[in-house]
Amino acid sequence: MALLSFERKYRVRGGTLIGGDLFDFWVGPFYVGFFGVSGAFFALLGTVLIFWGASQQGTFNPWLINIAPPDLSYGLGLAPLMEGGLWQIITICAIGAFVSWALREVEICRKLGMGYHVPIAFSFAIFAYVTLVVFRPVLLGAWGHGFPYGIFSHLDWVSNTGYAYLHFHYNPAHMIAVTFFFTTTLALALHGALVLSACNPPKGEEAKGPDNEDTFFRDFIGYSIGTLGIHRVGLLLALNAGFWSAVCIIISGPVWTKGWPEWWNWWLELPIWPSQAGF
Ligand code: 07D
Ligand code: 07D
Ligand code: U10
Repeated sequence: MALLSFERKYRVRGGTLIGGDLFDFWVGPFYVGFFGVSGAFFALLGTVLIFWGASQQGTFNPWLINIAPPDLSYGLGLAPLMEGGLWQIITICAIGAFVSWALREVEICRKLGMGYHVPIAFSFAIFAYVTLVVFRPVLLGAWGHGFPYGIFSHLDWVSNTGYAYLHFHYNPAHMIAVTFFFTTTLALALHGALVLSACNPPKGEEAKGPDNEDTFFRDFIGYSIGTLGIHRVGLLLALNAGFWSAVCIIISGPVWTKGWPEWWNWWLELPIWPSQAGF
């Protein structure tokens, strides 16, 4: 069925989580739903507040806009608007918009009778973000530990936070997360390349199918994970990348306060070394 006529056929009512029929309609290509309205509301309000903050800061240069969290002295309290209060409201808008976006995905999955894989995947990104701006600041006792909203300023935060633990590369969960990110790109490159090599032949040649794809990898490395399997492993790798990122930052401070290189002293302290046993 052609894509456009398929869409027309399946643009039917139902599957909403909230609001019944009220927002169960489309605007152009976009499904709206209750969460489209709440998402648009939070995204618009958050964006307007960022622009308003920029006007107070005195720059509309997108690279230099900076909405900073409150000073650490405000702890977990509310701060005046221009001293981090704006960051606090924008954070609420961001979480509202991201969660609405995920729930709008859920409603679309329900309408189409599909699994919830996409919203579950997005929820891992939301989890990483909420870990950075809510869970970790709450555990450390101040909103000031969140990252500032600005293109360059958020890079400064990452660098400063990294060096606060001397050498962030020695954070074991950071290592696991980085490895998952690298493996995800390897898997996507292999998958994209394999599918194109089989299914997109030059003009006049016949397209090949899954048998060719499987056989390529069996000939090559002795094993093929299969055409469904590669999507399972891809999702697993990517979700782990986000998950271990959240772990690596939540343990920096709340669990481990010293430099990360020092964490590895457990190796030298194992009772297997003669020096540990007093020899
Ligand atoms: C390609 C999908 C499209 C999304 C895009 C992002 C905005 C922000 C806001 C002016 C892959 C749209 C950007 C709406 C405009 C204002 C106030 C997704 C794709 C194109 N970062 N980060 C970027 C965000 C964090 C880090 C770029 C967001 C953490 C490093 C972009 C968040 C840490 C580098 C951006 C977030 C961190 C970047 C490209 C939220 C650890 C870079 C992003 C909400 C995760 C790179 C100048 C991209 C860069 C970069 C956005 C959080 C580290 C501006 C929205 C605090 C080291 N980040 N980031 O392609 O060039 O994502 O920076 O959590 O080197 Mg960041
Ligand atoms: C948080 C983004 C969520 C996004 C959402 C959606 C919009 C809408 C609209 C486009 C998690 C936003 C959507 C706004 C846009 C339209 C229309 C994703 C998030 C919800 N590091 N490091 C990581 C590497 C170093 C440090 C993670 C590599 C240094 C700190 C990842 C290297 C020091 C933190 C990672 C390296 C250091 C991290 C980031 C190399 C600095 C974190 C990915 C090769 C001196 C952060 C949860 C991520 C983290 C993080 C990779 C180096 C510090 C594993 C490859 C040594 C402080 N680093 N890092 O988390 O874990 O994505 O955050 O050197 O906080 Mg690191
Ligand atoms: C995959 C795949 C596969 C495919 C695929 C894909 C994965 C099987 C079959 C998909 C992959 C691609 C297309 C490849 C490219 C993608 C990327 C590289 C990822 C990055 C993507 C981007 C950078 C693009 C991002 C673009 C976005 C998110 C669209 C932006 C859209 C909007 C801003 C509108 C959002 C819509 C909403 C919120 C709901 C509806 C709302 C409206 C239409 C707006 C109007 C609002 C209303 C009617 C509601 C009223 C609002 C109110 C009341 C609020 C008012 C508030 C005030 C404050 C005034 O595996 O193979 O192929 O294709």
